[in-house]
Amino acid sequence: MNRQTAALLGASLIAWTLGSCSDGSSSTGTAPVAPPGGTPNHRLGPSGPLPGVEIVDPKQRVRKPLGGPMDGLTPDELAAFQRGKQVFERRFQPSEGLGPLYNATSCRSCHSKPVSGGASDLYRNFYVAMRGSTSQIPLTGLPSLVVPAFGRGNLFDLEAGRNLIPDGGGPIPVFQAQRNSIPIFGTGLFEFISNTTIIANADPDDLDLDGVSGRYNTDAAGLGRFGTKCQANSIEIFTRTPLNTQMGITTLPFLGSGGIISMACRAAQAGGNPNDPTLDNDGVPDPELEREDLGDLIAFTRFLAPPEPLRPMTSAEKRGEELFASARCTDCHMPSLDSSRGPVEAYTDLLIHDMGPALADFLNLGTPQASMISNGLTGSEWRTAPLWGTSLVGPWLHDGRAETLSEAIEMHAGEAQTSRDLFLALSPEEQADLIEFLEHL
Ligand code: HEC
Ligand code: HEC
Ligand SMILES: [Ca+2]
Ligand SMILES: [Ca+2]
Ligand SMILES: [Ca+2]
Repeated sequence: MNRQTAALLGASLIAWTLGSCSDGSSSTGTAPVAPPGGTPNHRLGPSGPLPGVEIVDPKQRVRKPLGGPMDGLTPDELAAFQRGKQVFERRFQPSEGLGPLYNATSCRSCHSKPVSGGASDLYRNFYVAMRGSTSQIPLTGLPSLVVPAFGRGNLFDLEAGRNLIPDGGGPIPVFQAQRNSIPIFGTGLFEFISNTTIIANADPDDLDLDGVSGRYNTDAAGLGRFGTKCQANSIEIFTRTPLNTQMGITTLPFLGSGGIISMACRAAQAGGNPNDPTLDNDGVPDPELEREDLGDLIAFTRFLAPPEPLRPMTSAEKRGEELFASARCTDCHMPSLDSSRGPVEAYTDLLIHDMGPALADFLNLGTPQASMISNGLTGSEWRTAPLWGTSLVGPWLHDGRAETLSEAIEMHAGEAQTSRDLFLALSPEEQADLIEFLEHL
């Protein structure tokens, strides 16, 4: 099969996974149809043929190697996944379009711990910055909110420039915050979870008065699932964006608005139209990545298998699981969400929650669900971090400030205050059991 056919097949396989709304009609809440041959539960079935890293725990249980494909893929999907892995690991050169401004030369640069698709240590942190805290307008001379550390003209000096980002000369308030990489194992499954499923758990006005008021976020295309503030609707958007903002690699849309997930198409906001090409002025003709390669890269993220929990559970882990529920961690870290590919056991509700002033970054990304008790800003809100495989990918929290799982829990506040206090009220042995439960995920 030649590359062109493969890309077209890629396009059609991606089409069945998504609720298309290119005619502008609403398909809100319509779950995508289950793919032919898809397994009802992604954790069952034979392990994928690709080698990954075997992880053995102290009790000698073995996890399915991380970094391989999901179960139940067709041969064409598998081939696209394998080619996409190479694009994910490709180190771009300036002659291939890297830059003019960039933070890294490959996706893998930031998603490598412990294997391709994972997270990274603090040294890979980057900055997001904008004028004022609500504008979502990048600084002068920058193509996006991501502040590139490297590139032509030394615009931004890593050593000196971080707190003094130049902005066209005038002293204007610049809001900036750090981001630490998050893993993308299993992330593709979030596209198979319908809007209805996500919205059902939202309680933006806290009508049940339990102190937890999670709400959904949206981008120009629809209801968000991806990113630390649920600020992006589709994998395609969260592939073309880092290509451009982290690496300076320009692309044409693959499916564009045809790839929007089960949502009414809305008027696109400035710069957020999924049908827009990305462009730059580095002298390398745009687009800098071929359509086939982009489709393969999207397939890699879409089909990367989720981490598998260690089984059988020990009695300490079972006790920890009960404490995880009684400390009300499950209010936000919901053990499972239904999807058209079976249950997604990611321990998230895909909603954003106010986590208190200490974790706030005061950057407002996306347009959140309306609420009577919170304003339209997401400056202190974060997506409930998925906890599957979490012990394999620290440091934790959006900027990597927590060095251990316990620290991450102790830093919970805002809507999670009660839950955190319940955790702290546990005996040391009980806390240890709860952490062991997290480590088994
Ligand atoms: C400079 C580091 C860096 C590079 C390079 C990078 N990423 Fe990321 N990635 C991150 C960080 C940090 C986040 C979380 C961003 C946020 O939403 O705050 C992220 C989030 C993601 C997500 C969303 C995961 C989720 O759970 O919602 C996807 C998908 C993703 N990256 C794919 C890619 C792809 C594909 C590439 C290459 C084109 C890439 N990344 C390059 C740092 C990086
Ligand atoms: C009100 C919702 C809420 C509750 C309740 C909650 N969490 Fe979280 N949790 C979050 C959010 C949101 C984040 C991401 C915060 C950030 O990145 O700054 C998070 C992050 C985490 C992380 C770090 C994961 C990572 O990838 O960085 C761990 C571990 C965690 N929570 C465990 C727990 C445990 C254990 C409990 C119960 C004691 C709990 N959480 C209760 C919302 C909640
Ligand atoms: Ca370029
Ligand atoms: Ca509530
Ligand atoms: Ca170019």
